[in-house]
Amino acid sequence: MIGSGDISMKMGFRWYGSGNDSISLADIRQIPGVSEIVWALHHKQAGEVWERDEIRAVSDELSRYGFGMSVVESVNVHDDIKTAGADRDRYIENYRQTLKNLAAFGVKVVCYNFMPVFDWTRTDLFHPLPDGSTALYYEKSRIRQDPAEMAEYILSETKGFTMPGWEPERLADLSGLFALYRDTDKEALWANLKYFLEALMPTCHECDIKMAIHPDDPPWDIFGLPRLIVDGAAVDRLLSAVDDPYNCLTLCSGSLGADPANNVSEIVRRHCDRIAFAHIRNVKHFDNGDFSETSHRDCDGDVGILEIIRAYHDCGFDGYIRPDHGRHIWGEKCRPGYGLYDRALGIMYILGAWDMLDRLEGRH
Ligand code: DNO
Repeated sequence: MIGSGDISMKMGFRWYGSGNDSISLADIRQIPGVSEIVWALHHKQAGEVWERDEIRAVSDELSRYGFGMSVVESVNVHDDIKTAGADRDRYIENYRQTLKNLAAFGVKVVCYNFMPVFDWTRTDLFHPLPDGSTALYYEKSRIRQDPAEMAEYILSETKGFTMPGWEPERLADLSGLFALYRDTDKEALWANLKYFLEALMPTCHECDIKMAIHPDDPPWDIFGLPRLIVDGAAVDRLLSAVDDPYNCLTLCSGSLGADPANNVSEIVRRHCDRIAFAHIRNVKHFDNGDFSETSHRDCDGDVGILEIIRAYHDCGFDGYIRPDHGRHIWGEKCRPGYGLYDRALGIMYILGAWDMLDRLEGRH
């Protein structure tokens, strides 16, 4: 737990698992303040039950380093659930079983998304920045082109790792995936999300697990696909549609913050009690609609990182938090956005701001 005051957020670090990440748990243990590993069973396809033996193996590994496993990112949602396909109830039942299995190992928060076809989308995974580092980048004009071309580019740049949301098996039949969503417009997608959450809530109460939806990234429709969690109004709608303390947010400052019209700190203040998991990331906007990811430092981007941290602190946020994507620095060879060095710098920035706010309030 961070800070010696009575209000403490819990700092996590996303890790993809042994043999599936360039970073080791021993490395992560050397970053100050990290108590949780944000994890997943990355070999599982959406819709499959996560079995207890598989979860136990991760639990054993993490506990050897003293890490908690309270947050899963993500348990992915099957396309039949998103499109109200014939097998949705069966897949929801599988999801419930996964929640029960996770609860047996102390999991408290499940992050997921409800984006059609693609998870997060960027057009350049290693875009050069003026300081000589590289970062994820979104070039608006390239999104009008063929989605297959973009998917092919992204898959060729993953440095040998499989990225969540970009599973080659799934994307092999891209036109089939697009066809699945042909009859699912935005309102239908909202209805399917509500159906899914309402079905899960009793299990969430029983298991004490919060469902924490990740906003759409970027927060606007792409390739003609509808996207739901794109702004403050959508967040209000989601939380009131299923007004339950277990229906929560993964509030990602970089996803929502990619749209300059979104004020993330205001959303934090409005809904802090429903934010189970915070992603802290900075983004720089360009006039033509492009955006670049940057360091976590406030003045390097436009999302207002310090105001966001202040909002969490003012609201007494005691949920889970993690630095989100970092740049690729010092020649590190790593998953796009998920290196060790820049995310560790991000943690130190967040903790520096948090500790100072604690100090100013006389907490320590
Ligand atoms: C990207 C991540 C997303 C996120 C999922 C949650 O780096 O923020 O892939 O994990 O959307 O389901």
